[in-house]
Amino acid sequence: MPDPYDSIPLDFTERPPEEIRERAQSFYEVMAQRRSVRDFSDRSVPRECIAAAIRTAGTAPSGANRQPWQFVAVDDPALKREIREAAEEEEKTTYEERMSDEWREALAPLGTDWRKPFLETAPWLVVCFAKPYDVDEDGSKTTNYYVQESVGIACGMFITALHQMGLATLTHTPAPMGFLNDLLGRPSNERPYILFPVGYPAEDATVPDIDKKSLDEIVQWNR
Ligand code: IYR
Repeated sequence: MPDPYDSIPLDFTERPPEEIRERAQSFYEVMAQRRSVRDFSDRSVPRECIAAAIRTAGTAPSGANRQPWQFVAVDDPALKREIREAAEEEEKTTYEERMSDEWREALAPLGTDWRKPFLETAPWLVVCFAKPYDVDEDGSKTTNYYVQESVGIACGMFITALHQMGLATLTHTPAPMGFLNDLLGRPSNERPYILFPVGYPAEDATVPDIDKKSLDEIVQWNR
């Protein structure tokens, strides 16, 4: 059995209730403005901004603190092109052959198709891999816990970090995503989870006129 961790005092910022209310409202307003962007500008974004968003994602809670994620950030144009070509090849088969009619109908209002120009236009592609198990130097495997939940939370925090710093992204999930292990040289215990193009929106970017459910539709208080 490993020794228990040392206990240290919690570093917590105590705020008066009125300040909590104001911060709650203003952060909601910031986040409500976030949109998934599919039309990117090719303007460059400093590596430090990507690093900061990944560092923020890395603060996420995770099962047994295993931090079962690996991020790969790509700005090499040749590699972005390879990723685009491989993603489009998979997506073309998915859209034309693998999707059920029901799925195709669900996507129709969004107007997405197999073409993914943003994979080359956006200055950065960030791929998050989920690790169902870790492999140590001698090749032995350690199971991770709540991997989907942990990595989902980390990706949510990544998106939040990008949005609040003033950058746009898209949660892109070309299916299947195994080609990302090959192109990025990642081992088989890492499963591609989400591919995020990151950058500035194109000047003429448009987004679908969709609504979010109201609070009443998504919450029940008590029984
Ligand atoms: N992965 C495909 C299809 C797709 C699926 C869902 I569900 C979306 O909300 C959007 C797209 C693609 O990226 O086009």
